[in-house]
Amino acid sequence: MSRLVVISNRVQPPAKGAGGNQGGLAVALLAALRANGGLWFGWSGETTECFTGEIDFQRDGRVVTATIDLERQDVDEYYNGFANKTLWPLFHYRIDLTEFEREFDSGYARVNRRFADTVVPQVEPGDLVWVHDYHLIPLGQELRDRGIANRIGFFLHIPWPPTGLMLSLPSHRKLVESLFAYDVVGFQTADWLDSFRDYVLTQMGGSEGADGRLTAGGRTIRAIVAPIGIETAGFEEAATSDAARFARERMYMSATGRSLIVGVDRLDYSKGLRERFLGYERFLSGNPERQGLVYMLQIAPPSREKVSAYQEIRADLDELSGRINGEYADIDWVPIRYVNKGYPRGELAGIYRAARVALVTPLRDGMNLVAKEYVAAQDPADPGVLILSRFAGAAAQMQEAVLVNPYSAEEMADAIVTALSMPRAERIRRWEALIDSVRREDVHWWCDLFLTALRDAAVKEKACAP
Ligand code: ADQ
Repeated sequence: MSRLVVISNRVQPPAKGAGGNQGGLAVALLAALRANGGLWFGWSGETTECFTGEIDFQRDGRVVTATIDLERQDVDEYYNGFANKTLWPLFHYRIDLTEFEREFDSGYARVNRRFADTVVPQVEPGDLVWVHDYHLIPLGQELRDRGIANRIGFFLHIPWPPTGLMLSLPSHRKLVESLFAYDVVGFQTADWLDSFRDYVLTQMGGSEGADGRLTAGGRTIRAIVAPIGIETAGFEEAATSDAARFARERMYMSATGRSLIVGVDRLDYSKGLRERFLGYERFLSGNPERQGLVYMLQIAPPSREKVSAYQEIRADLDELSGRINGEYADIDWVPIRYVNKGYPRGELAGIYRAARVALVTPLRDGMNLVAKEYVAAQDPADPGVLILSRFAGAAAQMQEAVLVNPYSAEEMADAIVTALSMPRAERIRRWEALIDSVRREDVHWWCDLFLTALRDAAVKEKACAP
């Protein structure tokens, strides 16, 4: 079996001992790395005065993690700049928030070159190389330019935007051309792949062959759909752990018989938190008889705090939750509990299990793992109801959820009423269909699907010696 080299912006070191608090992606990648032996390379999250390219290696059995520090300017231009002020908003259809700066472009290119320069000596012939996400789109081309002839795959965790939006990126052509250095390019859903294909066919004079093959500029890649899953077995187990039971009891005690509606998201404008609060407010105003019988818990740990759009959304949500609570709260009831911190996996699973309803209503999302975690955490005999945005990639696999348009406060309010009044038999029927796909298409299935496509790719004559 080939050794695996994973390259992503950040690296998750193997957990110390049992019961680590890793996300599903880390669990799956580490499992694949352990199975074949491998290296996981990325940024340490630390900054240094001057870039040295010095690698910090950590070995854990057959897995080696390797991290480098970046200069402050790199972090500003590559991470906070091109990745999170340009690509993230644009790829989530938020052109109003997208910033175009030439320094961001050059910082992004520089860090991708730095990644390539540092990792190339670590890559051995026969290794499978798997690059992750929008931070590193040009990395495959940089590796080819340095003579790497291995099979290289790329997986995009976020949506691919429609061609009309993509064209607003000044460097769109160069960015997309660089994807043709890979052997396999993976997307979360058929919708994102369709948008990518449309760009290739209409803007690059490309052509389409069998089995997802796309050719442009004399180079061929295989573009596939590989929806990411969660570590379902581990999450189901976490939902019945002591930590989960304890969290659930805390929730029940503080709920005093009220139904809990939960939301769990990174504090990000793509997650539709403002629209969710407004939908909930519409539910409260339209259903006075239900006021006092439900409450919403929104957990939203801050992220990317150096980017001003994230500071603004935080201030906006503080204000909005305060206004709704000010308007509807009573002496013994607060309609929204809004918490800005993260919770360990066991506690989170307990909170999901205590919730009668989950609101997972992003305005746009590559996949959304919270929807799958909520389903995995439910009590099979008395499951809660998932309200899911039609614009989350997860909706393609989770049609038995109550699907909503998150831009419509009325539709959201109606969906909350539907969920709260849903008979147990229907809740069980929907949940059984949902858990079936969450179990079948878990994160290990996703990993295998991608790596099988990559292994099957014919070795291409792409490498050009430096
Ligand atoms: P994210 O945008 O980060 O990921 P998501 O898929 O929702 O979004 O995953 C968030 C993860 O963070 C979940 O595992 C969740 O449990 C965890 N989390 C959120 N709030 C938490 C809290 N308060 N405490 C503890 N954990 C918390 C990107 C894309 C997604 C895609 C993933 C994976 O934007 O669309 O699903 O990558 O490909």
